[in-house]
Amino acid sequence: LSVSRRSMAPRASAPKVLTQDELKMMAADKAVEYVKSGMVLGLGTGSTAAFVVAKIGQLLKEGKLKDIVGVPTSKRTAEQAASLGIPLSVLDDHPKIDLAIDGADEVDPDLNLVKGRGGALLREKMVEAASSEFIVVIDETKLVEGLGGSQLAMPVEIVQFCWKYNAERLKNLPEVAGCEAKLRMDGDKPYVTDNSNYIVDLYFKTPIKDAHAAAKAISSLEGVVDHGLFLDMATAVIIAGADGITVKTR
Ligand code: ABF
Repeated sequence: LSVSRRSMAPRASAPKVLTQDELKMMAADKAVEYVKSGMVLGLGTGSTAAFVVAKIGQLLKEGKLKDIVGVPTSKRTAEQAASLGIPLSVLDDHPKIDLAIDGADEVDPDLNLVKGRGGALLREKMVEAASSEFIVVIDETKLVEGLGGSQLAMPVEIVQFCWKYNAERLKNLPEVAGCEAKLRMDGDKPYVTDNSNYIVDLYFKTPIKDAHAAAKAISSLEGVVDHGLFLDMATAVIIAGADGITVKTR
């Protein structure tokens, strides 16, 4: 049996396919490059944001970052950050945030977002609106052509009082015509947010035609606390994909 030199050469190994978690971590690490000592930071919620918080904790421990104050967007994030020794505050004491970093559920080509599938939309929106810079960290599966396009939930936080009435009113808004509205559940009980409210998730068969009009209409309903449309808020989006990192800025 003759073996040619060519076939003896080591075979080029197949490119490693990164897992979604590895992509999220890559995006998180890139975002943390923008964090500087002395900053007041908005700390996001969700699995990608958790990588950001972990990295910040690590850099603080190593003495590579100093004098950071974190403003968490959920009880979950507050617990994680506290366990890593990140000093924490609230908007009452730190109303101006230098940089917020958080994940998202959908990102459209204009850097508008759907957020809140993790249930923390209200505190996320308050903290991120108070931030001079808001960096979104995602893996490429979150990119959509139009918001609502993933056909997954677009959350609306509502007061518990007469939630059925408000779920009906949401569904019937012409600006979100054709969507389904479902109360978010946690086992056999309604899911309750950190702010003691319920969430009604809206599901779209096709992307929302005019997200700004939808946001306005949803917000106009009495009993709606906030919604997962984060429009004109992100200053940059860091996308991790098979080809590496892409940074898009507004
Ligand atoms: C937060 O976490 C939410 O606004 C969003 O719902 C979710 C994204 O989660 P993950 O990073 O786990 O995909 O950013």
